[in-house]
Amino acid sequence: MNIATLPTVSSDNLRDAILNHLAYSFGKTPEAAQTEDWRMALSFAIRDRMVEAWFAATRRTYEAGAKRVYYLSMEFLIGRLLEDGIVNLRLADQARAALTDLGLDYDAVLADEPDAALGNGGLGRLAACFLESLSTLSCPAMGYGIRYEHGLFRQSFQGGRQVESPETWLLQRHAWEFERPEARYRIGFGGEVREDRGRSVWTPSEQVDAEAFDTPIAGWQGKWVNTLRLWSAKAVAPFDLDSFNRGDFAAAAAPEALARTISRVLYPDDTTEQGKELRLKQEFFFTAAALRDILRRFDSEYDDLSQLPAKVAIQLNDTHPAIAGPELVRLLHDERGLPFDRAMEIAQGCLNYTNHTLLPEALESWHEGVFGKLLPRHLQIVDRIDDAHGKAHPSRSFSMRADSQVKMGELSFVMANRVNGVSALHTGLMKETVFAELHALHPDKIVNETNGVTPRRWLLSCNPRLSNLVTDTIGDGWVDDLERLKELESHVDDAGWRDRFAAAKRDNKADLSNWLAETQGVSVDPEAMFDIQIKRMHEYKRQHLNILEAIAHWQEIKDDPNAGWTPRIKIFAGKAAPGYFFAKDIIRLINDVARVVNADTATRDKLQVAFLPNYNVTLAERLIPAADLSEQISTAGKEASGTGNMKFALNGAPTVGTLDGANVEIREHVGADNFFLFGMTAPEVTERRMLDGHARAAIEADPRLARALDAIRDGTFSPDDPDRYAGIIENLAGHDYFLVCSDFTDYWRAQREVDAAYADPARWAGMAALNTARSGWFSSDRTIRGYMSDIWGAASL
Ligand code: GL2
Repeated sequence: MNIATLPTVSSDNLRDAILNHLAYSFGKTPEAAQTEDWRMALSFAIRDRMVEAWFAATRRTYEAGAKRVYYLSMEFLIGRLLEDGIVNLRLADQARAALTDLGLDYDAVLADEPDAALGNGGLGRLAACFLESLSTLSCPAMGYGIRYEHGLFRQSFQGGRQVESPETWLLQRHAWEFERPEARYRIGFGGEVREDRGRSVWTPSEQVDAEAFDTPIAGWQGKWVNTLRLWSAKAVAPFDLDSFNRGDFAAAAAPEALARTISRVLYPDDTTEQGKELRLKQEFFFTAAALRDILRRFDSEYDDLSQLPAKVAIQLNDTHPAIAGPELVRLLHDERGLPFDRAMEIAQGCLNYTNHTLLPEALESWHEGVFGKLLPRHLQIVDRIDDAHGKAHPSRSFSMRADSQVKMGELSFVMANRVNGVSALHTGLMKETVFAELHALHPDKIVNETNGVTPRRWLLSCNPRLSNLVTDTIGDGWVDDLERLKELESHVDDAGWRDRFAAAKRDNKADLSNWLAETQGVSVDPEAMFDIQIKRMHEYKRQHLNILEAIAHWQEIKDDPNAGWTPRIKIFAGKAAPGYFFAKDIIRLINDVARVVNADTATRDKLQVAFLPNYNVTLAERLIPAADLSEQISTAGKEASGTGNMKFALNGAPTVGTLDGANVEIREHVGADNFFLFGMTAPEVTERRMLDGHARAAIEADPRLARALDAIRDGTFSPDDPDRYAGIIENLAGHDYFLVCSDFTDYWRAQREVDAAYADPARWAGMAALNTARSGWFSSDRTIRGYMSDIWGAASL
């Protein structure tokens, strides 16, 4: 039975269900209930309505003997889940009415839910969008990851500097998960390998248990529900009784503390390698548990392991679960007794690998000392895989084991049936650069699957005004068939319709202005252009290019305050990895510039700057619907895809951007006239970098750039500490690896084009509306269909 055959839910039904849960699940009367109790009761009432479809989906998958997809990811940046559930079950009106009936503020109850930040950025959010699309497409699938006790750190500012504190999402009650004490696997580390009658036997020296927590993920209309299964590390034995009885309580608790460490924190790095032993432990921990779970499920249905590739598709989200290759071979060969070559062949038939970055510092590799100490048997297996691959391709001297390292990208590539990049440009560069050698050996392995975003969260739910207009205009078929947004195009020339489009944006901006004033102490004119750059802080993403342009612009406004400038507010948000000091300096610089520029009475009605703290999914949902301009200004060749860029375009914010990642495809879809292009292309970047003194030459050629840099250098923004940004200046005027100076002049030009376009409201509304109308291709439903047919061979049920 799916949800379509369940009785319809009225607001009265829902109110009764909420009151029931309040009493019987939480033991509270309405008088005593706090917001959190109401939030939990509502969540349970919604969750109840997913369970039937969840069971039905499982039953249907078994009945059909269908192939299952397993998405292994270190990160699932799910954010809040309650509104997602309500919207997907189409219960928004009933839920609002039920809460209003109970005398509650619906929005406040929804806002009580902690934002589950179990990911860093794009890679983790992509995984979350994919889960929702897999359910929407009724593809039998399961996500596997880690149930981190602490997600990504909380960011605040002190004197403009980033300060990190632990994130504690589990301190409040979490409504969505079902603990599965029975789904528990013992995972070993370390120890030794010995040969026993021709078989390798690994005896680990340390063990923990992986315990499952399941979260149901409902697709659009709640017709299909898949599972996100997150592993939590538990001690094999709760505590050491001998130590306890001796009165040594710390020693007694040690096994538990050690186990908990593994699933305690999410590594706060984005696209940078984190070469810590604990990280490798985390990777093996969740991957090994997932594989055991997958085999257990397979065994319950089939008894012939050669069927595995026909029934199981495993996607490795980046190299973080790359150990799946050797571990699956170990399970099949050492534990199930298949010949090594056969085990390898079967594993290769199941595994696929997505590469998400070409940044050299992000390509994982482990020193064989660390790797072998933690996973001695796996090191042997990697060597054997490498050997077998070498023998099969004797013409090349390729090895995944150079310089005493285990190279996880190469290992993943060799063990995968398909390898994919995440945008057309990125996939092309993968073939030419990092995987050139392997691509020559396996020319059919690499495929492209350009990223996408779920329209349920990133339009329907976060932007009700625009989605209502869209539905009024073309009906609601767009929600799970986003290409239908094209039908809006014929309305864009209708001035009345365009005004409605512009009004939705204006109202969203007014809401954001109010929120900024109430919660951030920032007061902005909602008529000004909202120019937004929100993403992780990284030199390649070039937030410093944006702030340099802001400084230059401010200086030019000061020179002639009455020259008819287009008013703008530049909004930034994003976290820097705690150890990435340069990125933290950029945050501080932006905050310093904001303080000075916003205090300038001569210019502040023309230009303001704001850096909002603690960027997360919830803040993105608030900012994107109110954006006029989307900043996607990375150095060409560095941003594998981007997904924020898609969310902005979908919500009617044209891009100012480089030909990087998915920007290229966004521009193709929305049309060159509706995209503000600037900057060098990827080949030009490579060429320019080889030019001696490129930064100096760029600064000499552009007095605006020189003057902006001078203002930073002379302490205009840090009068108490003029040398504060010497490091940034030295970097930019020196080797400037990310070519901020070389792209500055063209960025400046593009921004003035933006100003001119924005000054013509009808033209701007047309551009914005065409961005929405032509963004249908960027749905993660389209992406998942691509994975299903090109990579997994999986079908919708
Ligand atoms: C990333 C890329 O940097 C980003 O461009 C891409 O959109 C996402 C999803 O494919 O993956 N790679 C990566 O390591 N992180 C990303 O966000 N963290």
